Amino acid sequence: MKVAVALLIVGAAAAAGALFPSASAPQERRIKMTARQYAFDPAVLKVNKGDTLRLRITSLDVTHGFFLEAFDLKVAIIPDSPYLEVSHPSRPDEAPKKVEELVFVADKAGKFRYRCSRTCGSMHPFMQGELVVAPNRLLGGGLGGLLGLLFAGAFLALRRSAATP
Ligand SMILES: [Cu+2]
Repeated sequence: MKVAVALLIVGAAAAAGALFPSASAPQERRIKMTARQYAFDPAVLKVNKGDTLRLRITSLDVTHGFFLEAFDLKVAIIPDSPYLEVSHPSRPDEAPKKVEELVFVADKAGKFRYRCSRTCGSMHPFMQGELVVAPNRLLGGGLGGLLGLLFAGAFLALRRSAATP
């Protein structure tokens, strides 16, 4: 009986270990976004803290902006241009950088609004979206899964020993 429990525990630990890498190790997120009058699509981006975001944003109509104040990012999205023009509001003297994708690390958890920063029409002020950065639950999630598996294993072992005459 003790051997069976020990085997279950080892098995559970191995299974939990296998869950670790996929659970929430920082990931690279390639995201295609469109901007049009008067919406971003997707309007909500959900990532985990530590993830690297690689955003390709294209405009479907006129020039729009992508202003993510919390990350000091302001981007011009120009129709028919393969480039985004990225600038940092905290460094107004720097010339905008032309890039194919906007790359940054979601290094803080929380909800951060992004909005259009180029007047693009009558409903321009309503053109916004939200970046949701979940805290990294690498430790909590991994331990939770491990404990759950251990309890499940112990429960099964007890049930089996109870059924044995
Ligand atoms: Cu706009």
